[in-house]
Amino acid sequence: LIENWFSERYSDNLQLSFRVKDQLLSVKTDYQRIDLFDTYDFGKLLSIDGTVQLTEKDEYVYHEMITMVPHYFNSRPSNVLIIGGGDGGAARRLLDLGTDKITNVEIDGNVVEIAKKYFPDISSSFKDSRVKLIVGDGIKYIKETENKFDRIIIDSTDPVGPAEGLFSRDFYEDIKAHLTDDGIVVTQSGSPYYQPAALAMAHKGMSEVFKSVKTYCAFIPTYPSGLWSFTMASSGEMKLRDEKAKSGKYFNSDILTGSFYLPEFVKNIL
Ligand code: AG3
Repeated sequence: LIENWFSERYSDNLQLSFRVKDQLLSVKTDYQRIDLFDTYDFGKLLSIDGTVQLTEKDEYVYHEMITMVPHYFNSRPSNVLIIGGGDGGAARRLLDLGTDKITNVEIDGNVVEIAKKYFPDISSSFKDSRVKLIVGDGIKYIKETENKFDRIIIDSTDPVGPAEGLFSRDFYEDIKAHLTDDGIVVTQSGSPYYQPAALAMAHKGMSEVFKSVKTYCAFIPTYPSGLWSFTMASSGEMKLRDEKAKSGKYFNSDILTGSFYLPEFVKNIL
């Protein structure tokens, strides 16, 4: 019955299953287990430690939302740091927005190699000279770098295993020290429905460090519950610039403001 299905488990009693044509890869790296499936409904699907990271079919929602929403606040960003994001999907959207310089620090070089081989469009950003890829630990990088960034995008896995430190107050302190004056940090902050602790951790951790913090949500069909949160923060105010927002496939000028209107149960987590 369960043959040829990949399932991500959400709780002891619920999982989402994708019928697969083929399993293309399964590797255990120094950091995590990476699996790649060819699914019927979502095309190629990359999973890390049993959790869906991206699919060909719906990656645009996550990657547009983590890059385009913060893009339109405060001064126009030109120098952006991505922590995680080894598939290249966030960098690709930043290039579309005309970002001058992108530094992408991914801890697991295997993710990059797999993305280059199996997701050539998504990872095409790594061929662009504006993107500098560093395979290394983002937590260490941010402590040691002398650079400051207009945006820091934390494109991490869930806060278990290698990504746990990316949801901590200490890490946010280091981030703050490497943002320009009106710079903005954004992180994926989990499923408000299935992972309220992840959202609470990100929001509380950022609130202790930054003056303003805002959470917004998007519909991502292949992530737990479909409702996904992102949380962004800055040392000063975060104000929309007077600039017409480009549309993506999910993002548009209505979503830019509307994604901040949160359901009551989500507000209660913050
Ligand atoms: N990184 C965030 C994925 C978190 C998904 N969690 C889950 N399925 N339980 C996405 C990587 C895309 N660049």
